Amino acid sequence: MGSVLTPELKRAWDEDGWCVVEGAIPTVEIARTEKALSHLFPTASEFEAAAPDGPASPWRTWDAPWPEFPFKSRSLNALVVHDVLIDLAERLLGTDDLRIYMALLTAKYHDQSSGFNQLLHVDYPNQMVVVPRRDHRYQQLETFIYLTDVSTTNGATRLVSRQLTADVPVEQHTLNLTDYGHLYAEPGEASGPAGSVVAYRPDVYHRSVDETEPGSARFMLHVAFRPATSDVSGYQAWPIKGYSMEWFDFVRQATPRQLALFSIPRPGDPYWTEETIAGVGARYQGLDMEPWRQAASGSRGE
Ligand SMILES: O=C(O)CCC(=O)C(=O)O
Repeated sequence: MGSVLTPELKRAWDEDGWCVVEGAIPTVEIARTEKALSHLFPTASEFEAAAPDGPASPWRTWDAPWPEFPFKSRSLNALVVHDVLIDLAERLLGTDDLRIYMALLTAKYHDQSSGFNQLLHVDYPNQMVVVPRRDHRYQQLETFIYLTDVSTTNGATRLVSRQLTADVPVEQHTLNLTDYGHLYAEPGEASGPAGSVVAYRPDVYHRSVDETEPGSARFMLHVAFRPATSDVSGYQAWPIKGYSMEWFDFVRQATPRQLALFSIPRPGDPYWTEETIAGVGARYQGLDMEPWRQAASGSRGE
């Protein structure tokens, strides 16, 4: 993991509050999601060809009902809990006890307006019940995993170093052009090939830009992490997914490390008793309960 988070990227995260880990996830794993994406979204050419009120119409706005994890596609689910991503989150947040509080997919097309997201903003109004801290405590990590190549003309998010916004009052979650025009002038740009991961802190101002390249589309996964000990942030809830086949399919093939991100206690946690191990095994038939069983028998000294 040390190899994807270079000292320069760690410095950018610490000082600017954001960085792009280029090519963090192998392209072969990104390519496996192509078919699933074609079931979830119109392709760029289908979008261009569709009538304004046709089947592509839900995606004409950035405020569309975006598909949420867990997905039908195991290839998409695998990216949400990819070891590279978890390692990155552990390094940037300084703990291995993490939760995922958001995982969804978005699509951006030429001719789709970015709406209010074109204004520089931070995300806390709908992801936290308080405001972000600016020191290194109580951090959370927002990421974009690029499923397509992203460049200046096809929607690279613009982000401003937190060093330039230290004086902005924290309640100013959206920055108007009159008072903050200078911050729009030279924002950083999160370009990167498919497989890149953009990482940013909750106090980093950023904005969407419209795609100017005709016939282009940008697909990305948004995955956000918080330390297990801090629940001031949130967005999706996982128990509500409990009836869905997608959730069953995900849980049954996931590892304890991956499941802990969704609050399924790790092996050795006091939640686990003979009864709960048997019950969870019965609920998710096919999930290998051996790691939980072994940890429990170890703690009983068997
Ligand atoms: O679409 C983008 O480039 C940025 C999206 C954004 O602003 C957000 O997720 O908060």
